[in-house]
Amino acid sequence: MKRVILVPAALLFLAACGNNESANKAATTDTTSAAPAAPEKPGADIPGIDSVQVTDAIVLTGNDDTKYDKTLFKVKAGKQVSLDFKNVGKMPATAMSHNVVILQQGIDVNAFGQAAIAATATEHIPASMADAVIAHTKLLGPGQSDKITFTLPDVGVYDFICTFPGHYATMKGKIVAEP
Ligand SMILES: [Cu+2]
Repeated sequence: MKRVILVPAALLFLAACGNNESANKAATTDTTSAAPAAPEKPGADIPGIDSVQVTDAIVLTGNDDTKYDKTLFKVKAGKQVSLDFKNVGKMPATAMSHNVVILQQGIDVNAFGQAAIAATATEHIPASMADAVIAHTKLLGPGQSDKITFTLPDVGVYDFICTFPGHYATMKGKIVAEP
């Protein structure tokens, strides 16, 4: 019986010590450094980010106006997410196809979009920049849809674009991966 009582008492003591130490550290950090070590709210500077709910099931469309219906999503980093994408347009595939290409953090969207133009044999996914791609849908003609799953590895902001030639200027958005 004594042992059963002693163990929780010891744990409580340790926990109390730990709390005091971290509180002291936090106080020290506040007075000596103005810059936070890591952002707790990635994408905090993106307009409208606070009204976007975290999801694990993205539903997105592209249309004949060369637009996505949504351009901002919020997910959990490290958690699998599904993306259901449909081309809701009516124009012929040769003139107006769409895809969704999710890029690694730090990739130059314009450089990738330019490289993708010539990649006609691979549905405008440039093989030379395969490492820049986290996931992508098929290239879809009118009425077609594709569903993929992906996981954003790290906390931060990821760009997605349509790589059909000329589309990335207006068909682009961001996925914010929260802790
Ligand atoms: Cu497109």
